[in-house]
Amino acid sequence: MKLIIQIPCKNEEENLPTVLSELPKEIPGISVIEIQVIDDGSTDGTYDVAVANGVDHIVRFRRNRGLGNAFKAGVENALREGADIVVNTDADNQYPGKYITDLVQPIIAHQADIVIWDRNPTKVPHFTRVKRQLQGLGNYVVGTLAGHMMPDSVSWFRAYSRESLFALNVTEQFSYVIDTILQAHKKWLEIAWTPITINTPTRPSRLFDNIRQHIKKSTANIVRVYAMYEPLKTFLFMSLPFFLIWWVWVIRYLIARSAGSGDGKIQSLVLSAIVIMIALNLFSLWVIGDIIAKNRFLTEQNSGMIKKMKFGKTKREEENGY
Ligand SMILES: Nc1nc2c(ncn2[C@@H]2O[C@H](COP(=O)(O)OP(=O)(O)O)[C@@H](O)[C@H]2O)c(=O)[nH]1
Ligand SMILES: [Mg+2]
Repeated sequence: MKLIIQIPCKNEEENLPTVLSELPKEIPGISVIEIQVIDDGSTDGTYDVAVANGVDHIVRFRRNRGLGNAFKAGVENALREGADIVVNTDADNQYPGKYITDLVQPIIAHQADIVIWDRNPTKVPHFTRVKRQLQGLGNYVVGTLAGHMMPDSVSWFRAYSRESLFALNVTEQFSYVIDTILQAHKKWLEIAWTPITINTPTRPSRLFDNIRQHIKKSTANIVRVYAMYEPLKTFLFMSLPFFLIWWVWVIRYLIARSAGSGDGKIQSLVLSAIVIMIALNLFSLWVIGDIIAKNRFLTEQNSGMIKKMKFGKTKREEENGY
């Protein structure tokens, strides 16, 4: 079995050598371990450091494309290189490489398609309070959408089986972690968790320049993902208060009219017309959202088949006939 450990990098010349030196050289059940760096438009010596340290594969972008695109390009290259398992880790040495040995075991044993490092995110002492709370909220929303709570659904430090990478699609630049875990649930992929104690950060986060940005990005992501996966709940529930107000105003007008003072309630009638238009608009968004969700399902099925045809079978798959 071939394992490719991929490390997305944005200006990581300082920490990359330590991270590379701590990656496991041998893992039971794995015959080949290769390292892949995704140099996402780094302006420092990341590329040279990767070459000097003998990294096996380097995917390099001239301009910064962001983590989602980097992950996607890295996965494509890893599949092309025949990876049976892809592990995604951090370049700032926050995630001790030694844990990778445990991380891949459930995939080797065919017990899981995806294994996620559980950081116990609401308890990590060196996360800021806001970061802990946002991670907790994100985890709660993802758990609600998936139908059951998970220990750390917003962790992007994961091991993926080749088969799961055919099935999963990255559609979001930033929230692909949330999106992929929900896709995994919808596609009946098995997820396992391994606990991890993370190192103290060697530098401030590159993904969140400040707390305001963190809150803005996280909230927008959660809302977008929620609306995408649950158009019914989102738009139908949003439209309900407007339907209710409409009824109240219409009944109020009808009562006044039957009592002979309907003329004085014309404003209520006008407002009720506006409110019902809002309600109907939200209602139609649900219908459209539901149709789009069905379409996405079909498109994703096709994309999985195309990936299989494009990247072919690995040696192991050919030998075992699956
Ligand atoms: N490809 C790519 N990687 C990035 C980008 N921003 C951060 N990273 C990498 O993503 C990983 C996580 O970033 P980090 O700043 O450690 O975020 P944190 O662990 O959430 O605090 C690191 O390996 C970074 O080098 C980016 O724009 N593109
Ligand atoms: Mg980090």
